[in-house]
Amino acid sequence: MLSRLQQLCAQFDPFRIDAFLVTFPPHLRYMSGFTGSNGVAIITKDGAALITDGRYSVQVREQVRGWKILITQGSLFEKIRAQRLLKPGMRVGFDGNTVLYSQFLALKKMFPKVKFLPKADVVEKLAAVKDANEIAKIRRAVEITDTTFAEILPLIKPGVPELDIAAEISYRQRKHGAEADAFESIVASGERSALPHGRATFKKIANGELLTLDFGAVYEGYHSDMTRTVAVGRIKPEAKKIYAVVRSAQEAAIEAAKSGIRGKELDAVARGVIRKKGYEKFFRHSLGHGIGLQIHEQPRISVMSTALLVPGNVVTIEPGVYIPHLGGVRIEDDVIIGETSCEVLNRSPKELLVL
Ligand SMILES: [Mn+2]
Repeated sequence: MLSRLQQLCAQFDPFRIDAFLVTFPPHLRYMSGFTGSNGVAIITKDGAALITDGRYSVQVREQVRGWKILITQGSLFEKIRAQRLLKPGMRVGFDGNTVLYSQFLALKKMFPKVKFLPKADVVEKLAAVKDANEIAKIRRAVEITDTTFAEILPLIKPGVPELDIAAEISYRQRKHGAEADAFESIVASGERSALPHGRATFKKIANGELLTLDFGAVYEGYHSDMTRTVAVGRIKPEAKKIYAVVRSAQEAAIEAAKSGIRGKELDAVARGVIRKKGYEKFFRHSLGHGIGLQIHEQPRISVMSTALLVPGNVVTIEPGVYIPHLGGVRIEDDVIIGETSCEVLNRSPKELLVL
């Protein structure tokens, strides 16, 4: 198995580049192990250098092995120039999605004889295939989320504000070993459940409502992401119906998720189930996304995505149906793509829970 640096350098010839520049913290972490918030890496076939500032002088040496480490109090790019890490005539690739335009202009000005070439998703495509160590961390993050879900169910009652539930999620995930929430938890009740990204508010949960909970944990940098929708008391027949539709779409997509399928083909499996029931126009987002050091990463599973799923991808499968003024349902699991099937990591139940 090639190291991450070797895998990156293996792309230099096809891309016709001599070096790759990394600034985005999750990509720096993936390539080097460095978890600081400020740094630049210059990777060449002859070696890799990481430049950061004085706040990280101790941490970077603990976290990064086999790289040239440079600390500066001034501009990171200035340090690259002072150390002559980039030579005239070099062609340097960078991630056009994360390097700022102002940084690009500064680089061009500081290194007039170097060519900087935007390349899309180079590090992310490597990071999309998880190794055993990464999968173990994601499993742990998912376990924390499942355990937390079971614990908060008894706390969901009419009169309890959504924000109370969000606070309990954060507290319990941390008590179970999470270093952070994966993102600001979505706790959306009643009509608000029709907002796919309804952050928790002071609204009190009421009887007869759907309640969507979408949250995740971070464990050693790796994210989990789960959604469940529950019923609080007796809900309308149409709410029950959309629950059944979303559940069957989610299960059909899980059945189809395996190596060799493209993102848009998998998206179409779930969307097709929802279309047959007449709810297609109420499913307005993509089916899923990769998870890892970022909460949203490659591969994407959307109507547009040509990404070919391969073993070791870890993705979410999360169809939803959202009907204004009635409410919404989303069910989301994290799965590992295998050769002939996928492994669902979440253990939380998927039948409609009536609280
Ligand atoms: Mn998600």
